[in-house]
Amino acid sequence: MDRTFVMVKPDGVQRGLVGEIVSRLEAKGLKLVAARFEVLPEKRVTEQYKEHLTKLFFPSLKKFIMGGPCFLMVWEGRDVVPIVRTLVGATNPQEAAPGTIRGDFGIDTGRNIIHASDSPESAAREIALHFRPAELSSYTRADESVIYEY
Ligand code: D4T
Repeated sequence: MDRTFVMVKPDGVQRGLVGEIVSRLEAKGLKLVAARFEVLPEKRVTEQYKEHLTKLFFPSLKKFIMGGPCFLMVWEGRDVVPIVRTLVGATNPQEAAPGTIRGDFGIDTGRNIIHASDSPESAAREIALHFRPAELSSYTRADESVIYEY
């Protein structure tokens, strides 16, 4: 099974969207295998967003992400990386389709509620950045046999 890293950003936490987001991913049939609530330290924010270090928006992004607690999660499922990206929607919530998390709850790119890994390689890197292997649980969801055809 594949895994992906998902993070409710401080705006999503402050707006009380953690439960809604967890519910949507659970209802899809994905499996929550790790979670932590914390204010991210600067080092991990810089590492998380290292491809954006030179961008003009990076300083405000860093300040925003470190401005309050985030809810960090690892989700598991077949093809979970593209599935979660689809549920999350476009980076700019104004362009995100209705029914997606950003499409339903967001307006501004700088306040787009949630992060999800954009490739299996990013997922592996981000999971290892934020979680120790011992924090990842392995278990079978009781309804797995009716979620997957094979
Ligand atoms: P994340 O990484 O948060 O899941 O977002 P995306 O994968 O959908 O989008 P991204 O990497 O291009 O952007 C990372 C992060 O930076 C913020 N951002 C982005 C911003 O504040 N202003 C901007 O102009 C852009 C492009 C939002 C998401």
